[in-house]
Amino acid sequence: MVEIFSRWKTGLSRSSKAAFGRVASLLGASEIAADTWNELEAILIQADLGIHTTQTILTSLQASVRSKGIIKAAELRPLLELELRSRLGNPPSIEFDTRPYVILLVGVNGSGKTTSIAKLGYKFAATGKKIQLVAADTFRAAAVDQLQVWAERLNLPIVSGQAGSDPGAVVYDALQSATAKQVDIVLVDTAGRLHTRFNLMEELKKVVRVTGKALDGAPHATWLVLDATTGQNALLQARAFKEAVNITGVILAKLDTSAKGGMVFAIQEELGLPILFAGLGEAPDDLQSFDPDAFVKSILNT
Ligand SMILES: Nc1nc2c(ncn2[C@@H]2O[C@H](COP(=O)(O)OP(=O)(O)O)[C@@H](O)[C@H]2O)c(=O)[nH]1
Ligand SMILES: [Mg+2]
Repeated sequence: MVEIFSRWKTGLSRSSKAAFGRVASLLGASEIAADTWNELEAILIQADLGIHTTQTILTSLQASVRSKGIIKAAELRPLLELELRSRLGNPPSIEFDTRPYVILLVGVNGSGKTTSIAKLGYKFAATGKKIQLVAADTFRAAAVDQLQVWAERLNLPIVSGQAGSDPGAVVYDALQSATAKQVDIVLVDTAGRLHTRFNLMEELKKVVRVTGKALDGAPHATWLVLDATTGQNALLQARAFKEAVNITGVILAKLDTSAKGGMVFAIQEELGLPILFAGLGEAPDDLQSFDPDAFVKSILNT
């Protein structure tokens, strides 16, 4: 447990810690005043929680302060920690209850899909699962190459499409072979797309349909990869993807870079999607199962 906590403490970006770190000086020795609430509001919004989520948190805190008759600002701090923690719930455990279990990763260009596929393959292979990577991002030759380099480095089997070929056909073939080879988990890398482009979203829907035709019940999971540094824009992307396909969870990449961390709360509050994994660096073992306790304690430095 100690090890996981320290991994979060060191892995989270300095900007997350700085954004929330201001809470400590705000909630010091003084008494709670109107200014305390205004400042707390500003801190949470600047930390990327978004206006709606921030308001919900403040309203709930104000109610507890009233009902408990709290006067000192310092006493607000544990309440805030509890409030933030309770917003995150507990991530569902992932059961690979069928074989092959097909996981599709979707998201805009540069969000971290290909890197996350490699990290997930590495993680699941370490638990003894037989993995198959699928490079179905056939729009860019470089994207296929990138996953191939990872596959080689991590010694994971991969099926790749030719650049320019139909991604649906690549997935179809890959699933046939995964079934024949009794693969446990298939990880499919898809082309990044602009959430604002209708035809690209339609193509993604087609990939999902073909996946279901190749294997009944597939994809068993569709995970949206969001770049934690893009703040509220990531929420807009998430809404568009959620409307197009059945997103079952989120991977929040790049929490180690300039992210301010508040996205974690906004995603769960405003989209109702669980965060399953977080990217805390670029190395294969830098994808951590999302740990709400470690996350809240790390940002508040408690
Ligand atoms: N620091 C850091 N960099 C990441 C993380 N995830 C992805 N990246 C980097 O972000 C860039 C884009 O990632 P990529 O997987 O190619 O995104 P894709 O276009 O969605 O497939 C690459 O330079 C990755 O190394 C992360 O969790 N932390
Ligand atoms: Mg990619």
